[in-house]
Amino acid sequence: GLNLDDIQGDILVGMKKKRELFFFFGISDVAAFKSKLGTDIHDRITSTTKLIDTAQQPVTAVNIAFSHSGLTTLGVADADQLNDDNFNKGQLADAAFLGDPGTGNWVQGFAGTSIHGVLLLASDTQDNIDNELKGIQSALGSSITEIHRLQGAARPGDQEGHEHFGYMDGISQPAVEGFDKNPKPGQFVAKPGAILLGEDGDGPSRPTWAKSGSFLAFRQLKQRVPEFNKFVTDNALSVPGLTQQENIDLTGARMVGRWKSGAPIDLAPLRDDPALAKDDQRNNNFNFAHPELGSAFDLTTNQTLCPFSAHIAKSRPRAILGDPEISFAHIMRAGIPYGPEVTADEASAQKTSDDPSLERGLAFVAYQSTLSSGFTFIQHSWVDSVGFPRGNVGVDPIIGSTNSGPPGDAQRTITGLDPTNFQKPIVINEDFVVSRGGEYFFSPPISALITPLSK
Ligand code: N7H
Repeated sequence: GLNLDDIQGDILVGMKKKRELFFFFGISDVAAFKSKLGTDIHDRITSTTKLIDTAQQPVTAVNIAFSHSGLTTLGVADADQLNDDNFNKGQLADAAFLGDPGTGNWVQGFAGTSIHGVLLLASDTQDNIDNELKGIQSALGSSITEIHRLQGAARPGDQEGHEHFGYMDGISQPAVEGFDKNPKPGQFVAKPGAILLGEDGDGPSRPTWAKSGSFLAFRQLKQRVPEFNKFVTDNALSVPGLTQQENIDLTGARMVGRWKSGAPIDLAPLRDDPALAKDDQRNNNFNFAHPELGSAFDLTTNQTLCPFSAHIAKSRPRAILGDPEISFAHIMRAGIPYGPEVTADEASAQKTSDDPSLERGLAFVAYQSTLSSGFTFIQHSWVDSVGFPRGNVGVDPIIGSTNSGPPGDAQRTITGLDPTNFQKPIVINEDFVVSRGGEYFFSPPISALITPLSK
């Protein structure tokens, strides 16, 4: 079985708190850092065991992960033998591959190789996080330098759990064989080695000390919310029998593949169904195929229920690629929104949401054992690929990007969105999600913080 005492808590279950701080740092005094890493820091790291047991859960959960340049700085001799090309090169080298139009929009700290590590601190109050960070900083003293910080926060009130466009997030995650004893209907059951290095199902050879660690792909994804809202209003579908507002909501739901409530459009194609959204036995139990409809529904052509271009079909095509679905490319997502709510000035178009003080988005986190069969693969070969999963559907209307960026980007011609005419192209002339860059990290087993990382 998995050693849950050694696996950092965020990987398999997610910290799932109202607040989460991502603190990106450089190591300026290697010897001093190492002496604290194996002792004070090691003792603060929250394991999976501690995170899932409410009696053992700390006030503030803490995880830590290192970039390739961080491991090298620490003198880890076999860092390259972690055997992941994307990780070894770092995310900056992948900017074009991931579809970013250069690095002009990147946060300065990500546009270099100076980020050695990231601390993830999660709790239900900001005070708890601030206190924990103070404790860590006083232990580490001047051995680290802050490079960037991103403060994540669940959205307020009934929007808790929803990302900034308003859609419920965190519904569909793979179950891990042997760990999740009761997979939910529709959940993909992944081998532990799809997420954890050195476990059953992981292919490449890995150093022994890295067993049950995981690669953490981090992306700071800015969301232009008023622009998204304006787009779905201006491009509202005109499905007969629906009100104007219902058509607006349907347009957004078909771009995502779920209603704001979380109900999948594959099961609720015309109107939201909040009861379906809340029912975890049903809200993920679909694979886009509908054998019950017989010859009336051909999965290879019919997009009346869910467009091939919908975000959830681009990122997990389920039976669109064949039944049973392929075991490749399943990631564990553990992100959290960041930034303020839309202000009255933005909503009334008095102010642009590109004002830096109003930046909001998703602090995106994905765990996998191999980046090129996880995040980088999904982003490059599926999300950004105009021919995926079928036909010439265009890029993902939510997060798709193809280097040049809009306007005038032909790849932004999306089909399938109109259920009354699948061929009808809808042109998206702007980004709703802008990459502010990120980095690839390795989230080591907790034991590795002692050997080899602090030796
Ligand atoms: Fe996505 N969104 O609000 O539109 N995502 N995502 N994502 N995403 C999902 O099932 C969103 C991003 C995946 O198993 C939902 O949990 C936004 C990246 C995958 O059915 C919603 C951003 C990548 C799934 C969103 C963003 C992915 C998924 C439905 C950026 C990988 C599961 C809720 C700001 C490259 C698919 C849910 C499945 C679901 C949104 C980013 C991947 C609502 C706003 C970068 C694999």
